[in-house]
Amino acid sequence: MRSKVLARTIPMLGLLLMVAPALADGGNMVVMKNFDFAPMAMTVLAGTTVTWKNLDGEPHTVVSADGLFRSGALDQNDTYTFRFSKPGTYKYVCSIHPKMMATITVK
Ligand SMILES: [Cu+2]
Repeated sequence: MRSKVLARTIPMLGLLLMVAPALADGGNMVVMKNFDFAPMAMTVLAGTTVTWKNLDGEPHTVVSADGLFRSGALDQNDTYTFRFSKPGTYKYVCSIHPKMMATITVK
């Protein structure tokens, strides 16, 4: 009886251990891919650090409309991080391709 429960529980624990770090890594990440930010809109809690990663072969930047944050040119697989300390709506673009627009909402 007990061994049956264990046999079910152990694989589930293994799955949780695999999923948890993936969430921690992917939860606050925006990728630049095919000349778009993905996701284009993301909501995070104040105090969250957001990571942007450029997956394109072309350089991109992350530049907020209000000047709060500004990355340098990110080459392929480069990342940029910014910690959002105050609630608000933060619009940003890629300064090289201004049609790339996205928003971070901080609650
Ligand atoms: Cu760009």
